[in-house]
Amino acid sequence: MHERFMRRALDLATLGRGLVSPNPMVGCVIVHESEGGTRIIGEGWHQRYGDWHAEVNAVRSVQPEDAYLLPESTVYVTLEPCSHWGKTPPCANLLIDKQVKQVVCCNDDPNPLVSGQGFDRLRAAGVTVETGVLNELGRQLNARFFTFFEQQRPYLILKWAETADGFISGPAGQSIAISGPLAQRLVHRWRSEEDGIMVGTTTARIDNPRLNVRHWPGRNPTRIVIDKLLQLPASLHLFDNTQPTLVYNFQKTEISDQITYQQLRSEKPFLSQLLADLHARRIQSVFVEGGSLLLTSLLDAGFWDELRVFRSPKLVGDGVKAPTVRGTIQSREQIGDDELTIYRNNIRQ
Ligand code: AOF
Ligand code: ZN
Repeated sequence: MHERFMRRALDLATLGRGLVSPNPMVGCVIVHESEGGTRIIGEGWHQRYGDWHAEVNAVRSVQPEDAYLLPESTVYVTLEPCSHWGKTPPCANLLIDKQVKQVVCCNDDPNPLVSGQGFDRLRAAGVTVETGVLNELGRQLNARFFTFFEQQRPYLILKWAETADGFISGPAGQSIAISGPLAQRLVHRWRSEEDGIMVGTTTARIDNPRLNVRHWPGRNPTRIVIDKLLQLPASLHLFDNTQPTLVYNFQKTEISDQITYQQLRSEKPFLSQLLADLHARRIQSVFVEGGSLLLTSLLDAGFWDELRVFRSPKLVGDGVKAPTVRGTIQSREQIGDDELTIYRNNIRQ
């Protein structure tokens, strides 16, 4: 019974996809059980960043003639009700005011503003609390949010396209078209889904990418580039001031229009500092588009959550070798002429 209603709450949560970030997607179902039968009397979800939380929308959806049933009802909510005064008052207080009987949750809230305090408050007020129902599904749904708080770094998606003989660029690093037009469209969609998009120095110089969203409707992510000695030419598309751009380097911290130069210390591990800085800037997810040095460094350090690899039927014969894939296969499908495989990092799961 619990799982059935939690599935419905998770479904409702997904309606907030793309609209609530950096908040989690949250859904809520209010169920009244009696000898006469079981009935959903309210439903809601977090619809937009800064707006009401799922519980508020669910309570408000209860018809006036059903309001008297709330004290005998169970609230299914995919995340621990919040205990803090944020953009809205605490949801735990609302549920206590409405005197609901029981609260069943999918996940505990990792946000230190809440983390356990929502449950404590409910229990102290005499509400029965149960958590962990369909826990894994909820963690997958909000993987970016959980990774951000638990690992203190953004969720990292690494992407590359390789030839059938295992290369990601031609001889001497020369840039070549590997995946087809359908794959390219999908990559633009993926770009629109993350807070940040990152490349290393060589890719920035040789490919001169724009790293914006052109072949799909959606918002542009913040561009992130590594340029330790600030040697990349100002003429690159990355520096055209059309989009917020972060440049990690050893030389200076400075803001110039849309470009933010952030100095890191040369004596400390570079990637750890970079990820900590992105965390401080509240960037919850980063899509990494190359090149091979950056991808391999992230993989070797364990700083990755998903790999998305296109394999094209083309052959190039010689060039820069693709990184070695790892993790477990989550899915495999054909995108035009290319085969797309998505791998997950199973170390922490
Ligand atoms: C809930 N129900 O539907 C959501 C919750 O900035 P605020 O005030 O909207 O608070 C955001 C935090 O509240 C977010 O980081 C997470 O901890 C929690 N989100 N909590 O009870 C909801 N979206
Ligand atoms: Zn809340």
